[in-house]
Amino acid sequence: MAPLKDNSVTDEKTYHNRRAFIKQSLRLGVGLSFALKAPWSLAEGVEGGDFDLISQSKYGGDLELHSYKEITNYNNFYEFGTGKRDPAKNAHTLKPKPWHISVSGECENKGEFDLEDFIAPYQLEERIYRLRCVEAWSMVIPWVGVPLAAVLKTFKPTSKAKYVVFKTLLDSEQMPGQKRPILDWPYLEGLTIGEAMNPLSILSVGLYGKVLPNQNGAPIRLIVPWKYGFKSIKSIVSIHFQANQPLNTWQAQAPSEYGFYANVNPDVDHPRWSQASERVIGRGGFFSPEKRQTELFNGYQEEVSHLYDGLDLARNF
Ligand SMILES: Nc1nc2c(c(=O)[nH]1)N[C@H]1C(S)=C(S)[C@@H](COP(=O)(O)O)O[C@H]1N2
Ligand SMILES: [Mo]
Repeated sequence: MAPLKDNSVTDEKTYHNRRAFIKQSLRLGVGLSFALKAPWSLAEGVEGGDFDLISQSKYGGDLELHSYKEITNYNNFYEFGTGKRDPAKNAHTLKPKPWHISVSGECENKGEFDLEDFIAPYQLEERIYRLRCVEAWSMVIPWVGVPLAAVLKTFKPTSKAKYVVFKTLLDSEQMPGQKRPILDWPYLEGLTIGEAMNPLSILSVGLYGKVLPNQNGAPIRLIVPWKYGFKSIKSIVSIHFQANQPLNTWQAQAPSEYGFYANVNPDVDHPRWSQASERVIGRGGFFSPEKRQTELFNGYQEEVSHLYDGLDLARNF
């Protein structure tokens, strides 16, 4: 990959032109990287880019982005309150730097790592994914991250590592919502090793070319785009390889409503509401919200359906 440095771009029109150019390059099979420097500044009110070199991936280039303001003001992060606007208001108490991540369990290279060392070896990528919440709404977000598979391979999981378990920080001073017994803290989520190693899964450290705002899960969170949003655990402090399927936080909370897999599936309703369609955040009026048909695996059938061959998706929801 030949890095292409370009710091001169400052307006959205140029950003879209560049995206068209990148798409064409991908069609031609030309790999390229580019510097993201405030490409959204005018329309989104995002000042400056924090990352110097981010490569563009093939994912999501044709999706219509939600604005920085929408993405950072409508959040689920119960550690800072249960209202959608609570995280933006309250997450300033989180201290994302310095940050450590421990890696343990069924792997050869265990340890405790400073986040900067943890992420430094990998090329940052922009991935545009639709986040489909189990509450039947969605938005499209330009994440910055690294493929989870590349990171996990570094730790050399053993043949006994069938699942990967992630935990959020446990600290009720930084996360005051943890003083209330709403969930069984710390928030915990797990994937099968196959799901974790799928090329779509990323660890995200930013969005819109900037470091992750606290309310979006700073400094590092998971993104698994074919699953409901609650699988994408925020503010991760530990990664653990194990042989047995873990009991995830929402599954423990309400096992009849939230399964282990939590794959986006329009044909399997939540016991209390339909999953056939989703409200697109910020589109349409309050009384006539824009809806879209929900897609199986959030539109990633080709990439992930093989992970579930022979599995009854209605029973294994
Ligand atoms: N630690 C933690 N991670 C979490 C949550 C949470 O409450 N706590 N909410 C989840 C849910 S339900 C969703 S929809 C997404 C929302 O991510 P966003 O706020 O960046 O859009 O985060 C997920 N990760
Ligand atoms: Mo969600």
